[in-house]
Amino acid sequence: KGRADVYGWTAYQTLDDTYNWLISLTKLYPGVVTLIEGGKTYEKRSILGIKISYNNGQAQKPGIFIEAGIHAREWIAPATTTYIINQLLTSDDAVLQDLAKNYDWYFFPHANPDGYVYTHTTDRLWRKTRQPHGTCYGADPNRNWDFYWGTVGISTNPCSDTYAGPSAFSEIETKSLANYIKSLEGKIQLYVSFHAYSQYVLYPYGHTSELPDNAADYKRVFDVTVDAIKERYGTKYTGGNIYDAIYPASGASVDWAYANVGARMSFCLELRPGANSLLTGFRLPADKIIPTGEETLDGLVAMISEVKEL
Ligand code: ING
Ligand code: ZN
Repeated sequence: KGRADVYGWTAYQTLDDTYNWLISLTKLYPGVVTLIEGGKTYEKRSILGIKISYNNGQAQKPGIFIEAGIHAREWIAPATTTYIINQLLTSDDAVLQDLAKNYDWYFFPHANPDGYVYTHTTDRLWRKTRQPHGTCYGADPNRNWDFYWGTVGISTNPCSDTYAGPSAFSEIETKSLANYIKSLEGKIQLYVSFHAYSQYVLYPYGHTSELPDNAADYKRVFDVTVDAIKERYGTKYTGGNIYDAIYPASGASVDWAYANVGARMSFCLELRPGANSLLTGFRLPADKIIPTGEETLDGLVAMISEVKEL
């Protein structure tokens, strides 16, 4: 049996198992799934992603870019991402099959591989990268992108969990992923970043309470996404623009993607559990991976359909 037969969503997977699974997909779906190396990490690991693109004669398809795991401890984010990949490739649902075929999909389940490995070996609640800065380790990779970098909602203390780094793109992980994303400039219709937790749908900006030009469109897409997520299991999401709905935060990937590479719309989903689930928080039990995957995919499908209508 190949990896694809043993890999699953009833337990959280290691980085190696997910990477091997991604590689196995390129063999199971030749000409459809291709491997992407979005650069290296500080500890010399690959930042592996895949592109799913069916050759159906469509010249230029709109791109959907999914980034997850930028924060190491938010394990449900990569797990949900691989769940969605699997559904797109294997589901008999006609809606999903159409979505798989009509878009170019880019998935990076682990934007912060060094951090993820560290949460398995040493500290389950590690958030940042692993590059040393003085006597402490790591910068917050969701405060490190070159858009209003270092202005609000960050720390200048290298020991802090929201340390923005000594400069924009000081972390090789954000720098190289950004370079890859830049190569897709003008092709991305929707950029989605998965985080946990608190059940929020968030959109730009994080550095200011000023809303983007297409704020009315963002609100519409936000509304249909929240409704779609709730449909299956009653899971309640809230949210809005990052600055007002959660807190000021500058140098985030979603803002950078929206402002710098022409992503038509850019969202962050803070997945399960809810904000008040202090009991589990980042340690969402593994039996919640599948329900989270299902409802998040429902939300994503609604989001994509609505963005298309705009
Ligand atoms: N929350 C996000 C964080 O980076 C966020 C919230 C999302 C900020 C998008 C900026 C942009 O702090 C978690 N839980 O990481
Ligand atoms: Zn996060």
